[in-house]
Amino acid sequence: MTTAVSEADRAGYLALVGQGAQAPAVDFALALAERGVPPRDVLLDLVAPTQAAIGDLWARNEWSVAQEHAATHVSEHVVAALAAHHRPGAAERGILVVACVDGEWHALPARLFAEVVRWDGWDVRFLGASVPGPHLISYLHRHGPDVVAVSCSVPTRLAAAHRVIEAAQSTATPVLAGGRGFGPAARWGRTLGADRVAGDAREALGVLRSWPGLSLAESEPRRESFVSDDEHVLIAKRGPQLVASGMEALAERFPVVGRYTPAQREATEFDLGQIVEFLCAGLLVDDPELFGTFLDWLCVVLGTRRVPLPTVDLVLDVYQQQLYDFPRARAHLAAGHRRLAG
Ligand code: B12
Repeated sequence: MTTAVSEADRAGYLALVGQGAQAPAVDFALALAERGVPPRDVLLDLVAPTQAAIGDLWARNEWSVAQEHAATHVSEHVVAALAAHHRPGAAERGILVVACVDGEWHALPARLFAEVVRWDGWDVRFLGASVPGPHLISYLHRHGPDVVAVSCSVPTRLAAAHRVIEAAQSTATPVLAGGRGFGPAARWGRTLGADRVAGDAREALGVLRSWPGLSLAESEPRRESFVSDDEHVLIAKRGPQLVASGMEALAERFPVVGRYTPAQREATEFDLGQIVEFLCAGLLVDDPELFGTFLDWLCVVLGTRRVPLPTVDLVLDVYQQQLYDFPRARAHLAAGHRRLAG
């Protein structure tokens, strides 16, 4: 009998969480563990990919937000059940605090990571979603952990991640950064000065095991000046003004926008605001790929909701005109334009 999670297992589990079937989903996951699948693999090869699939279903407008919430609730219950049924051995490696950065509400990815490292011998303190920076720092002072693991799932929270990484290091606590918000192989965690990064929970186990003395990465230069200007800060401040100009241009070019209901208007303003936020995140880490992958994703989200994609082009144009004195932002927007054309 195989001790790996199969495609059929994932399909079965997706069907259960899709129905909000809490008890059957828990039984399903526990049965896999009983069959010999390591509990870690149940989390990383069953729950995590299913959650990613749920995200794609939402993005493609096949699942509503309500369906996603119901399914995620079931997965949270499954993680708790597996953790309760499979207690870790002695926690001999040290104390590890896991926290989502301020404004980051994706607690489940951090929780998956937390349970996996707990099974690997860490005394884990899981602080959950959106931990305000100053509160995290006072927690570090009080509990003196060996490592703080900072989780970020959406790149728009990278500025908050940067602040918390620096603040944690000022308490002499080394920082491990991870989560999809830090980009491919968590490379933006490195840009923002984390002592170590890991692309996923499995890689993190190796990183933690081979971290000599869990010391701060003092040999690497601190990265205060990884960008030479503060375009991202100034543009973030101009966000509402940029969104208002974008809305005006949309209403002029697409008369239907002028007739939007308040809810449609609010949703459009949210999208225009996201364009500004992702642009700022890309400027912070000085990587046009961040804005580019966001545009790919936005096209899927808007396309499946029948929003004409030339609207995105128009908004990028407006932002480019308004940001005439921000050369890096204009370059990221121009790269975005080329990407849309491709
Ligand atoms: C459930 C969910 C939510 C829930 C979260 C509830 C909860 N309790 O977590 C809620 C409703 C709050 C939510 C909100 C939003 N969400 Co959401 N969400 C998801 C979803 C579907 C699943 C999250 C999950 O459980 N992931 C579990 C696994 C899949 O995550 P993972 O990253 O692989 O986790 C591993 C590693 O990253 C690593 N790891 C995690 N943390 C750490 C830390 C360290 C130190 C290390 C080393 C490793 C590590 O370990 C994990 C296990 O290997 C994801 C889809 C996805 N792909 O994640 C979207 C997703 C992340 N959300 C998305 C979006 C857009 C949003 C919103 C902006 C929606 C909105 N319009 O408001 C908001 C943003 C809120 C915020 N500011 O945080 C997008 C992001 C797209 C983008 N361009 O970045 C996604 C990708 C969905 C999609 N496909 O479009 N969301």
